[in-house]
Amino acid sequence: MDRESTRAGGRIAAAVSAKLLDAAHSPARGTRLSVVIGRWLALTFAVCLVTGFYSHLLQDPSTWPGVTFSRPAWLYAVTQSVHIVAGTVSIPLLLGKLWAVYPELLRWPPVTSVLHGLERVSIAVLVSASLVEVTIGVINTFQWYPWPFPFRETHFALAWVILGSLLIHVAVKYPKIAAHWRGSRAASAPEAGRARRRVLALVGTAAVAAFVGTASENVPAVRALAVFTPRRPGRGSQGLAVNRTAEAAGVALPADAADWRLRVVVGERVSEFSLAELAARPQAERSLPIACVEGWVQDAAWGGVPLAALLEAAGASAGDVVVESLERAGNYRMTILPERFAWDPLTLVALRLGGEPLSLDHGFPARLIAPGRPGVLQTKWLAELRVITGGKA
Ligand code: HEM
Ligand SMILES: Nc1nc2c(c(=O)[nH]1)N[C@H]1C(S)=C(S)[C@@H](COP(=O)(O)O)O[C@H]1N2
Ligand SMILES: [Mo]
Repeated sequence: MDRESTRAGGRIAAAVSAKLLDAAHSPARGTRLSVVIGRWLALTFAVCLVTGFYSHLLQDPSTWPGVTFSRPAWLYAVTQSVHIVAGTVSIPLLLGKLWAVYPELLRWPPVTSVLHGLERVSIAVLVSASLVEVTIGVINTFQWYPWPFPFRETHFALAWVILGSLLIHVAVKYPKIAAHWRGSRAASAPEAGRARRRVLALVGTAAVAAFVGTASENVPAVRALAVFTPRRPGRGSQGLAVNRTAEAAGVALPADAADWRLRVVVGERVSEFSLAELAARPQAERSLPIACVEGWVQDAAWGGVPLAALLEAAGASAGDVVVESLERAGNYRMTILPERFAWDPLTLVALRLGGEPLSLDHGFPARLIAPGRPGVLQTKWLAELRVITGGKA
């Protein structure tokens, strides 16, 4: 292409860009709208990042064992419910923010300097990572995995990408944000102000609807409003929601429950406990929540043997515990219970739920129930507990 036609091409692109910008024009748009929605979005994203990283540390206790807590017992129920609510509220905010700034995509020339180019790349990364993050998050709460990559690892990696590109974005825009906060913004025409308030009211209403439609899931009196969540705590075997049934997990009732043994391995020493032996030991009753990673929470009355007492009977006095299920395959057939959780006096090898023996779907013959843990790590259908050194053993 010669120079003349390049210039002609540039002029055409600029003219098309001007037309498109004209068509996309709205008096509501401007720094003010972007900053106001951006501020709400920064808040919900920050909440998602903090609560999400906490969930990750619980699931990956080897990374940073000191910062996960078994008390208060409802801690994870709160952090993860807040995660799902803040994540869902982010969706209308994100859409509002994109509406506020998308004409920038139509501007010609697209890049005016190296710095400007870098800024645009960081925004492209932020926007695409955010859209994928919230989309897979929501789809995951419906326990639907239509993609070929693992949800948790992808969601976690994207959280870092979001954090990095968000920091760059805020740093680059800092002068505009600070000017807005100092109140030195240009006075806008009354018409523009009205238009902006209409958009903010719409985005705000959608955000409140997203909040109510998810947060109400865990408030029994208003549960009917939880239109955006897939499950209902309270509906399921023994009045407690079931995430994965015994059938789905491929666990069949032991041919004879009398043949079942819970193995407790401490070093070379292996102890075995039958259901009758466990039931004959001193029992404890605990009210502890199932706090599913997908955001539903339900308190339940568990009865069984305190884990610490059982470990002591098997010869242990400290250490992390590997917990294995009768389930043959699946991500949750095994979990590591860090020392702080294993030796918490609230932690049970539960045999009963609401005074009745556990149903098969809730983990018969025995399941783990510990305070402050994601539901997904509350292993059902126990087969073996293995104390590993990692503690003071
Ligand atoms: C900016 C938005 C978000 C960020 C930064 C974020 C971040 C995170 C992080 C870091 C984790 C821990 C992952 C791990 O254990 O490795 C997590 C877990 C999770 N997030 Fe998000 N998240 C966001 C939005 C959402 C949304 C919108 C939903 C759904 C409504 C969602 C649902 C979940 C679920 C269900 C888990 C638990 C995954 C599991 O353990 O199986 N997230 N999130
Ligand atoms: N062995 C095993 N235990 C498991 C699961 C599983 O798939 N396999 N699912 C977990 C999940 S995701 C949750 S939320 C809780 C739910 O317990 P509940 O079905 O008794 O309500 O059990 C957990 N325990
Ligand atoms: Mo779960």
